[in-house]
Amino acid sequence: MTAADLTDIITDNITSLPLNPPRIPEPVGTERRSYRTIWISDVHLGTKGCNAELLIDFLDHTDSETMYLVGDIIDGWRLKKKFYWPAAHNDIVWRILKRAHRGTRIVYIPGNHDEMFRQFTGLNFGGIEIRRAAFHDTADGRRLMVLHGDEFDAVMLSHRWLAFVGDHAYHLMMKCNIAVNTVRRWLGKPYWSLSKAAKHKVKNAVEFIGKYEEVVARAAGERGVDGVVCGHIHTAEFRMFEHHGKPVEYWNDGDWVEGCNALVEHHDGRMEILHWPEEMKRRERADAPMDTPADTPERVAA
Ligand SMILES: [Mn+2]
Repeated sequence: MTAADLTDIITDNITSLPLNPPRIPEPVGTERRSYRTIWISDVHLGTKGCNAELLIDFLDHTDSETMYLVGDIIDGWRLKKKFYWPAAHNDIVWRILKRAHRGTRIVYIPGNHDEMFRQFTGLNFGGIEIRRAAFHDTADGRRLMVLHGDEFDAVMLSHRWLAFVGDHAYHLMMKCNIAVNTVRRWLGKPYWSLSKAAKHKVKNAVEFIGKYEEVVARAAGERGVDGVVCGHIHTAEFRMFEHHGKPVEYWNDGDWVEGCNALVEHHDGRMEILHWPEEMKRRERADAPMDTPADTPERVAA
């Protein structure tokens, strides 16, 4: 069987896939922000840590010509241990397939948690291109390398112990994160990332992140591109590096377990990291009736 045969089989099955209609229906007529490109990664579908409702809200309020899924979209490691697939996770897959159907170019770069899809590298199915890495040309002519980023873990062997200790500590922290946010929801407070706050306090974590960003940017510099977009470490960030006197941009699109971030390219090539809980807060404030007795700046000024 050739790769082309396999593509046909998968494509046939995807189009006839009895994927349930979304439990949370796609809103009709909502205003969507239009971007040239959207990058998201580290969604970890199949785990309790995934903030599916926030991602659904993001998908329902944005649109783009191209969308990159930069790895760890589905968490195969966790699913193998324990099957967990709530309706909201189905809703996300449904929305992504729908986007492809509506004409968005979707490029899926599997990460380490969804490495089972790496065997399909080079194939397209359901309108989704599966690639090991990609090059993206921005509207203003910069060339960016796009990859998940776990390929640099080996380079950072000295930090392996952190990854090991990290896995247990990480899941414990994620459980606390869920508990904290359940309480916050009861109190009507917006989403807040416990681990994000903790990471900025732990010296080793800060050093690890800094080193990772440097290693990835150097690799991009060696490839002669203007920058790199990656995910993997669940820390959205933009940094400028230099490689032999030439600037190299480092962009990390964050994750949907802790920060709930996306990276977007505007139609003029300008790039921006979106922190979606904040965008939702801003939208709710804008939608609120004018007579809300709130301590808005105007009120305070008056
Ligand atoms: Mn990863």
